[in-house]
Amino acid sequence: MSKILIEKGDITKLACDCIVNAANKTLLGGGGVDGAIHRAAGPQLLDECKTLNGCRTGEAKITKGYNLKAKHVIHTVGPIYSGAENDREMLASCYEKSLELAKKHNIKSIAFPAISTGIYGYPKEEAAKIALETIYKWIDSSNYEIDIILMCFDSETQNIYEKYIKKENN
Ligand code: AR6
Repeated sequence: MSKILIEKGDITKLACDCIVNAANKTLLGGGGVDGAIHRAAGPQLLDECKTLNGCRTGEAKITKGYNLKAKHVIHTVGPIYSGAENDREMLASCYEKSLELAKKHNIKSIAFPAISTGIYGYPKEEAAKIALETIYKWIDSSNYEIDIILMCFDSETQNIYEKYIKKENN
């Protein structure tokens, strides 16, 4: 059975099969978790990213993890929050496409940051609900076993996930 785990800390330190990067459309690095992942993985990650021709919002692409403990990085591009209905679809698509890619590469553990909730301004509570709904739906339909870690950088995000995980289980 697939499991969802909530953890607090720095995603770059995790020793799991794959970590997800909340990237931008260029895939050439940036601030936030993207900057941290590139710094920890080393310059070879940028070299591989340069060969990918960027990534559309809501899509995902995979690279190796280089100096990270994680073997792979899945780079996905969340929406810049605007309040439009499309934001929701794009954010859900990031989780879904990342999980599909993980399945395709036989990845057994994957850690997500709270995509779009930093620099891209998505309200944390709304984003957490979308993340969990999408993950639960995917687990139900995918017929694939994987551990999914929701990596929280702050207690606020952690508390929100814990609140909605409990609701889903009741
Ligand atoms: N480990 C886990 N989570 C982290 C870490 C970390 N090391 N660092 C930050 N977070 P953000 P976005 C959390 O801004 O909103 C970049 O410039 C952070 O607290 O990294 O999707 C890209 O290149 C927040 O909860 O990503 C894009 O231009 C979450 O990760 C843009 O930012 C996402 O925050 C993407 O913005």
